[in-house]
Amino acid sequence: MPRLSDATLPLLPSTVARPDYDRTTLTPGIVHLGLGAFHRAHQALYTEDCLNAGARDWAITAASLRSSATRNALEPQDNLYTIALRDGSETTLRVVGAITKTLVAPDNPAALLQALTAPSTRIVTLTITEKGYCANIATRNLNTQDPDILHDTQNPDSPRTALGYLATAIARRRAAGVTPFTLLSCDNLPANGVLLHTLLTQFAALTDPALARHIETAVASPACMVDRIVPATTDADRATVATATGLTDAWPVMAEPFGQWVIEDHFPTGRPDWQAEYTTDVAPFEAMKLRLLNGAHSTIAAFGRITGRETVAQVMADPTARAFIIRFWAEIAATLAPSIDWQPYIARLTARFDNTALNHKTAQIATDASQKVSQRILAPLHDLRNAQKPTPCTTFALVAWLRSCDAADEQGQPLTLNDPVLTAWHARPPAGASAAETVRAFLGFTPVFGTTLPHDETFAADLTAALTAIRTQGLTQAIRVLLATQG
Ligand code: CS2
Repeated sequence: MPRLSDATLPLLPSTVARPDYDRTTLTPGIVHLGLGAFHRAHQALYTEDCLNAGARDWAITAASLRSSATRNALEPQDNLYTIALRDGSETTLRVVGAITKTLVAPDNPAALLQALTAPSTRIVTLTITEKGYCANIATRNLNTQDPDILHDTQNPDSPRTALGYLATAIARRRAAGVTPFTLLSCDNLPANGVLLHTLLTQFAALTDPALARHIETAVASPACMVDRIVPATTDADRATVATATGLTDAWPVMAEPFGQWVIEDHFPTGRPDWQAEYTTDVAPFEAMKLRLLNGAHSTIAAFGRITGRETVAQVMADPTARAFIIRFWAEIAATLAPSIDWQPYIARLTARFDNTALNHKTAQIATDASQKVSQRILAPLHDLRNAQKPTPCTTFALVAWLRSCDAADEQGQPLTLNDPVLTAWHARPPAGASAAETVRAFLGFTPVFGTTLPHDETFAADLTAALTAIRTQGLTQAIRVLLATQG
């Protein structure tokens, strides 16, 4: 079977959408850091729509900061890829041409720095995951002890982190009299624009205070909320796409049809006419999405790990887990801005989580959980506590995460942690630690829990009781008892 490429595009069946423009006429305007499936199913797709509508100077140069796998898959196919939007038995296929160049930072740091420094680059978007920001999640400050950050302060021409690349590129642009690019963090972090801006300024200040001041005053970093569920691609997906398109694609992307992008409209260097929602205040949208969608996702992921359920839809099909999630949403919704119409949002969310065609693995969402719980579960927990509202479900969701970090699931199968920050934490509770010891140890993990919660003895006792219940009665029974006592 032929491989997807510019030359083989005409072989696609007419049902498969493809670039409606001449790719040779494009010029790059965006550099993207973090060439994962999410970027390809979200920002790249929004940009593709702009190119189809006639824009020519917003093609994307996309870089991986670590692995060469995606570049190796895409480059031989002219960086084209297929996206399959799936819902139930419906699949819509589309080939995307918006990414015209792929780079792997560690292979050639100079090439990425060159792309970032090019005057044509007016926007840098990022999907580098929570841990890619090298921050203390609780305080939102740079982790100056991070080995990669320390490396980058010494090696500005061959950095490892996104912050290192951005700082060097901004310094070079400044020296060359080129306007700085606009930064657009597309990661699931609250106030992601301000966060990125702060961390980058702090990073620059470590070696070059003048550069830090320049970043502070001259670099725009609007916030945005991104949403689309993008499960990791499997070999079965590759085979399905090949059968449907008649072309092999080494790395197609699977996603749900739903997509949302809410952007703070502050782009001094211009932007494509993305068909997004533009606003001056992203915060209410972001809180809704991070707490209702991602908060539930992380809880479902923990439930999946504990009970051995592999996908989000499988967890949602369990009536007890489902009842819990519905109750959890109602509890969390009390923390959202009154302007947020959360009832229709969760109705749609339920349908999205029930989409069995997605096969969205709980293990995928459980990855890096320690970097996620703070903004997804602890933030609403703090808000509820400050408002003196009860927190039974939010507290239970947090404890489900603790239980999911135990050595084995409820079937006795070993649980592997895919969470390098947690794994590297020296004070992790040992296997077999009692519920009280486990809770005490986790509360001491200040990068996640901060410094106030750990001193609240009642809170520690609540966590210990819930963890004991899950461990001794099993998750389902513990949820039943919780829901029954809450009425
Ligand atoms: C998920 C997100 O893996 C995860 O942590 O919660 O990737 C989620 O699917 C997206 O944020 C949906 O927009």
